[in-house]
Amino acid sequence: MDVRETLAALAGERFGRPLDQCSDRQLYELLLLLCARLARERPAPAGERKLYYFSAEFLVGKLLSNNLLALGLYGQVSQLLEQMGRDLGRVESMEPEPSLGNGGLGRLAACFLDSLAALGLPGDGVGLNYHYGLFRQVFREGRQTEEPDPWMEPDSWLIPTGLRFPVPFGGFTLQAVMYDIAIPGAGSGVANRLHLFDVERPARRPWVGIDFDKGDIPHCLTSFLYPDDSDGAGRLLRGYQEYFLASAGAQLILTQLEQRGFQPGQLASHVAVQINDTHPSLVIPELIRLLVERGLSINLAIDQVRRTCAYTNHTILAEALETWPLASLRTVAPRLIPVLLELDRRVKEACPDPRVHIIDPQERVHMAHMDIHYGCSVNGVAALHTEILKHSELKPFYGLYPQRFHNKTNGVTFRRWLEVCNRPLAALIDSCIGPDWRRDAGRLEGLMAFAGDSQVLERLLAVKQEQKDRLCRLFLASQGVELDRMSVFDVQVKRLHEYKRQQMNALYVIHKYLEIRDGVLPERPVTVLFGAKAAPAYVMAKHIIHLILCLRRLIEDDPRVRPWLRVAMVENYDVTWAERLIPACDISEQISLASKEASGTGNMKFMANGAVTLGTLDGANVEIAQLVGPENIYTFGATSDQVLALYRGGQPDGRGYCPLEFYHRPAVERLVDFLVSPELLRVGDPAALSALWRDMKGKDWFMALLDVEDYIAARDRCLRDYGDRRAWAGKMLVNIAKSGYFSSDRTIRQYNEDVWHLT
Ligand code: 26V
Repeated sequence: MDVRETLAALAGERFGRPLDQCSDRQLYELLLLLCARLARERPAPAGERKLYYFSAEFLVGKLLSNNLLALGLYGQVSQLLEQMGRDLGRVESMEPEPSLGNGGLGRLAACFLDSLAALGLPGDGVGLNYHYGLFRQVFREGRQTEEPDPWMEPDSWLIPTGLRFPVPFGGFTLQAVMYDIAIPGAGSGVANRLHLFDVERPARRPWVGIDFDKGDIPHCLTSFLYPDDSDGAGRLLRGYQEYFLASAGAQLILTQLEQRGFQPGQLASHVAVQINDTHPSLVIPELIRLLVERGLSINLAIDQVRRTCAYTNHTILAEALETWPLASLRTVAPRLIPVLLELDRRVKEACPDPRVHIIDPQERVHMAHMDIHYGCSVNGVAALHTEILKHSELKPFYGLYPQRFHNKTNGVTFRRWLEVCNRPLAALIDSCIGPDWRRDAGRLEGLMAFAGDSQVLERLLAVKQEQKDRLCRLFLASQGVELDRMSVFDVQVKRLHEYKRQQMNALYVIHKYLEIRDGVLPERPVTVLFGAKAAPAYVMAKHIIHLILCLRRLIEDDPRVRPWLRVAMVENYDVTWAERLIPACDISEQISLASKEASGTGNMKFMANGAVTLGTLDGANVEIAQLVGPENIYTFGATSDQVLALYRGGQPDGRGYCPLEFYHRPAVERLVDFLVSPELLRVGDPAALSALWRDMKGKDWFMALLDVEDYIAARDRCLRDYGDRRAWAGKMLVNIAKSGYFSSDRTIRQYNEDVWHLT
């Protein structure tokens, strides 16, 4: 295909003008049309079994560049645009980014779809078509505010399929209308699909702020994605969303099974269902219900569904383990009640231990328990996380079904997170080891041969500077913020949560600020970059954003400190910002309280882009540390065993963690008390800052004070080592070389071999 000719013809048809007179917006629409058409024409991969990846979130990001790459058009199109004096980046900036996810869990689902298609495995995503996504974050007077984030346009990647399924709620039925996004695989010639269900008549502008009529289920069911700690009123709507997803998805599965010429009783031989955290768990009872409706006995239905469904756990935070009051489920999905009661009865008959029951004495339905009893597989998302599941969180279940438990360490797609987001680095890697790493990220190991090659190391440093310069330009253009291109870029970007400890990073900033003010100057300037959305109802998280924005203001106004230390926070952090920040990062902050971050996936992206990790031994950081060795990572803090013991009250006197003890260390007290110092109160909200201060001294649930001194020491060591540029470049190189293990292609191959058996 001649891309220029095809696009020129399209430009004539659609805009009645020659290609070179099209605006960036028009070029975007033409490329979208071209890609969508080519992707649609691709055949689906063949296989004995087909996977349905059920997830409430798919954080796909912008799709243009990735689709061009997967369709083998990237080179031609960027060359063509260049010849026309245009720029693919600017064209792609016309694309709205759908915010169909909270963070890692949704982005993981998107990486998995990319890998399934690239490996030529038959696997579709099943999710919801939220019209306004999560929310758009806007900073006003040093605080996060939320606005709706519409992303659907007349021209989008969504393909109407004409398919619809009735979903029977209590008292009314809604049609689930199916839209598809084609997912072409890089190098495989095939395409899978992401199926997104929507209501028939979505509300047009449902919101007031981001509040809306939560009782208007028929029109508002797919308006918004629920943040991970939504308010009570939203919770019931979330229940409707979950059943809508589960029921429509289950009906899709059985329809396609029949179309492929199989009987309902053959489900397990031809279908695999992966349940991404418990949000889609109702697919289990719904499939059982539908199989019984189609004539299977309850025993056979349960057996088929058990052999079909597999569950992934993504968190051990107690408050994140979903339970639903049986009473709510009676309202939302009355037809599931007999099935749920039967599933629970069987468990209670077989296991007397109340810890493994599905319905507890308060009549709450434990979704994860149902998944484990009535699925064939349970996995954690990093080695440490899976061990904690087996020996602590889900111990009684591991006792019952040891063979069902296994680990699948997360991964990310190197196509988006290296090839597309960091083209200069990709080119440098090509020049060292050739292009095969694009197919098999494990080949990046080959870079180890260049660990002593000063020319390569010099070029690596030059690429990093190029990316830092690019980030400076983007920051200036979009946020009006000037960064110091010669400073060390230290980056923490992820959802805002106390367990991720952005507040501990802020304590470090305070430490540096006070040092500099006291005349102790660092060896070189440092820029501390944050990006994070806080769930709208998560008060403490919003206070932490406020603290960061106050620190920024304080420092910007202080001519003694500003040349040495800067703080910036990107507004509305999203996949697109991640693609800009990650290639430009020197130090990757992965500082969660050990045991709390199931895996992390940002840590993998930073590593692949030559950032050095400063982190706790948590989640996949443990595996990163093993791969790169102690000289190429900075670890600190309590271990997960120590933390778990503290939560169990494991100090010799049995008191557990007591933040006041750490607060009273002089070095710590000064930092914490700065939260309520006159200078900070002058720029911030006294109520918010003193609430943070009280919480840190009195509760500090995620133990920032336990680790803060060790953290400061490790971070200062890291900054000192940065000065030896050649040694630092060596660390960067080792990190890139060892990152191949974290390709989602590897993760997906493992799921396929151990759980799905698709081909
Ligand atoms: C859910 C909730 C719900 C209620 C209140 C607080 C809260 C906090 C967190 C969550 C997280 C839900 C699961 C999740 O997103 N897990 C993330 O999954 C990633 C992909 O496996 C993994 O890399 C992250 O470590 C993990 O946090």
